[in-house]
Amino acid sequence: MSHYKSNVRDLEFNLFEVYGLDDILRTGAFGDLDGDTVRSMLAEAARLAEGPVAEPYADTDRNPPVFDPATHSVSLPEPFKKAVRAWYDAEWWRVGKAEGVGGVPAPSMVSWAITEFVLGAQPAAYMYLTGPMMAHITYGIGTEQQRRWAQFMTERNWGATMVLTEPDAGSDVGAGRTKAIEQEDGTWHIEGVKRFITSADSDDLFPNIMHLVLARPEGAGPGTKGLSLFFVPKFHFDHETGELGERNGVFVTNVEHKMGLKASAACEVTFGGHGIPAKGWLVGEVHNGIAQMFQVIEEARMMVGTKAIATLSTGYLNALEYAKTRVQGSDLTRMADKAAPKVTITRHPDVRRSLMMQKAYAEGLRAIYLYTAGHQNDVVAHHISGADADLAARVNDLLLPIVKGVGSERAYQYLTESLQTLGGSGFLQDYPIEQYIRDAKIDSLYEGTTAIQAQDFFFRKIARDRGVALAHLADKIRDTAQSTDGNGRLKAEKILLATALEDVQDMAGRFTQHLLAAQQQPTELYKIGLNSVRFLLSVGDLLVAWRLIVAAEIASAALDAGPGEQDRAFYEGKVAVASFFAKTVLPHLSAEWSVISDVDISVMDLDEAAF
Ligand code: ST9
Ligand code: FAD
Repeated sequence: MSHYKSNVRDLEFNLFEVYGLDDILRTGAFGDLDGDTVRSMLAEAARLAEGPVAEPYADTDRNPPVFDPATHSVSLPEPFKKAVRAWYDAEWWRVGKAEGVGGVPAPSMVSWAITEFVLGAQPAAYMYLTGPMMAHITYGIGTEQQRRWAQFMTERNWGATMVLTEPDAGSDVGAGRTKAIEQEDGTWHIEGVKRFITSADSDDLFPNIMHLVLARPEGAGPGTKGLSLFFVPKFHFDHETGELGERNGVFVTNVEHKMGLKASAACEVTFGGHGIPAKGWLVGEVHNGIAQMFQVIEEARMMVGTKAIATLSTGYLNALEYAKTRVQGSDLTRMADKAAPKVTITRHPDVRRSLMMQKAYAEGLRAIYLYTAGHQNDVVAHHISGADADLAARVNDLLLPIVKGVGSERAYQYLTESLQTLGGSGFLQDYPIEQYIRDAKIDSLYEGTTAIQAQDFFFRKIARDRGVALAHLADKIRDTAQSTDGNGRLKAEKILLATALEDVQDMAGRFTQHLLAAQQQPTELYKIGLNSVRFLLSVGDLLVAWRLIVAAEIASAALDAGPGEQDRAFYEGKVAVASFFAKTVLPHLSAEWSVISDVDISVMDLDEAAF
């Protein structure tokens, strides 16, 4: 039986009932794609993910990739490669990509919904299959000739990597020392060692790999702004036909032994250290490396958050299934009666609390990543929040650290609740949850740690944006809190939502005061730094509650219409989880505001020896 449990019903609920996908598609903005086609795509992709794609999940964990230093190559287990090919052959990668690289038009919401399946079933498979995404981005930022290379990437199934990190340049990408030396023919020689590079070799999955590398041209300035972006192919190729030629001088020189996500090889890569130059081509023929790389990073951050959320969802559904059959103890109200009938653990209040929290974050965060994706297409954004193109881009930017930072932190936190639901059995490799936890831990680390997400969120996405995107969301949240839809139902929840919104706005206001005060007194910035993750998570909770309450309003209306039995349970669950989350989580935001409002920075003066 598959470890992976998809939630097609919830995806359909979000896409069609909450975000109105049928109406969006009727505008014709996405060709002749219609709602029925999307429904069958979701069903088909979920089946594939639960079946052949999920199958070697545990096997690849126990038999991870093997590195051969003599040939600089990585061997992947055959069952895993079969799973990767199964997803590739189904051609889901075409959904939403540029038509110039073989894509078909679709809202970003739909492509991310489909991607959720593979990210939950076999996340490493998706990492290996990011070539088409790189092609899509290259098609946008490359020269005319490089757009042709982007086509080779999809036509010929090339793999891709993103290459930033070095031993002394992790979060601080601008500390990178890898050099780029210009050649007379206009190409560049790249020299240096990068580490932790995902998919830098991939057995025989792809005939070629396109490495996208940040390096510093000789004489360029310090920091990220001195970095340029280069294409460095594993094999040279004919630039007109795509035919492969000689090996380029880029070699994998180590593969890390990791806590989880073992199927995904994280490699040390050496450029120009083996007697052959590592030839690179400047992307777009412009020195604008960090901005160009951020187009890739934004996709990758969305992917990492969605991966975490997908894993939490399958963790929750596994825990739920177990809880429904595990009989242990009797009902709390009959604890004194030793002869009382035994019950399934779903009868125990603490198990219900835990399951509700898992459900709230899994479903609330799913609604958030779909709302974010909804702001990646102008026509969709206009439909779901009334944002114009400029505002839509700002909202997407604002929400990316929420999807990535909050998604990864809450997924890891609540996957431990999924494990706990199984008791001691959860600790065993007979169940997938211990692997989910190991495989999901990376999500709060790569693509910018949570601390980096939190700083990005406040300094760039709020302060530099002058609060425009945040104000737009605050207006929408206020509308929900003040709406009387649902005949006065969810009244208490909406009052809690309004208070939580005030708490979060107070937090943002206080941070802004510190930022202004820092112009006179730089240590004021510590007040932000000490609380930026707290703030990020608080906004995350506010947004989860908001999306759950919106869903509950829609579910309440559907309940009034007298749905069938299965739908009734689904809608009742939506109302219950919104209410539970609002009542048990939102009051904590007032306490978080209290911590933030009166921050003590003396810890910054403490001698290291005192730690
Ligand atoms: C990694 C990979 O971890 C993880 C797994 C990936 C699996 C996929 C592998 C295959 C990939 C193949 C690729 C295919 C496609 C991918 C598809 C994926 C689905 N938004 O604040 P400043 C820019 S990879 C936009 O001064 P510092 C902007 O241009 C490693 N742009 O920063 C800005 O200039 P300006 C990931 C942004 O102090 C400029 O940067 N590593 C944003 O110089 C400078 O900004 C990390 O993520 C933004 N949010 O540098 C590093 N922020 O201001 C984490 C900055 O003029 N560290 N820019 O507009 C950071 O993010 C740091 O904050 C820093 C700081 C490096 C930006
Ligand atoms: P550090 O930057 O040393 O951070 C250590 C700690 O200090 C963290 O808790 C961090 O939050 C904190 N910290 C650091 N700076 C600050 C600050 N300014 N403010 C507050 N706190 C701070 N990179 C690629 O380029 N390509 C890849 O494909 C890729 N894949 C990866 C796969 C795996 C399995 C792993 C483990 C990493 C991968 N990475 C990749 C690298 C990844 O992006 C980095 O590990 C990550 O950016 C963090 O850098 P670091 O590990 O050097 O940690």
